[in-house]
Amino acid sequence: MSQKYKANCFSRKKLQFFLKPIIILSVIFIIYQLIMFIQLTKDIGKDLPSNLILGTHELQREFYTAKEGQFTCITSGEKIYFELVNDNYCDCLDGSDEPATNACPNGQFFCTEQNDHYYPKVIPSSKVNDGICDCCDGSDEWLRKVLPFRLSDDVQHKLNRYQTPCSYICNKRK
Ligand SMILES: [Ca+2]
Ligand SMILES: [Ca+2]
Repeated sequence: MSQKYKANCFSRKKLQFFLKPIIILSVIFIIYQLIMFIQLTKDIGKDLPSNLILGTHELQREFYTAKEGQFTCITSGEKIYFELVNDNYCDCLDGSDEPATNACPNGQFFCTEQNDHYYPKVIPSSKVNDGICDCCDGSDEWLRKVLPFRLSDDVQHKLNRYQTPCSYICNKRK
């Protein structure tokens, strides 16, 4: 067996040794992403009264009823299938088809509790399900996603920023 052949075999084995874990990790990552996506689409609107579309203001709710199976984007005016509302993909230029998700970069989320004096009533949709409680009723964290790192309760209290799981703190002074 030539020296060159041996060297070739060795480098091939070495390559396989490094490639195998990368391929396995990639497959695991893709499966994990798929599971998270399915979970996300399943959980949208869970536990909500059927007349309430999460993230909408009460004055906007009339827009969120299907008219001939369609939804009209509130300010940009495109017509899309009603099934595309809150499907976690941004279809409207104005972001109005995704009131409950963070899919649209220009979207807004209206907290369910609108009578609080100290906390925001509307937040940018980028803060939906980011693991930080922005609405006093925790309605922006409906996925109840827990971040891998967690500050102690004392630190959260000092910073006046709370991580999921959110408590109901409406009308409690900051
Ligand atoms: Ca959509
Ligand atoms: Ca949040």
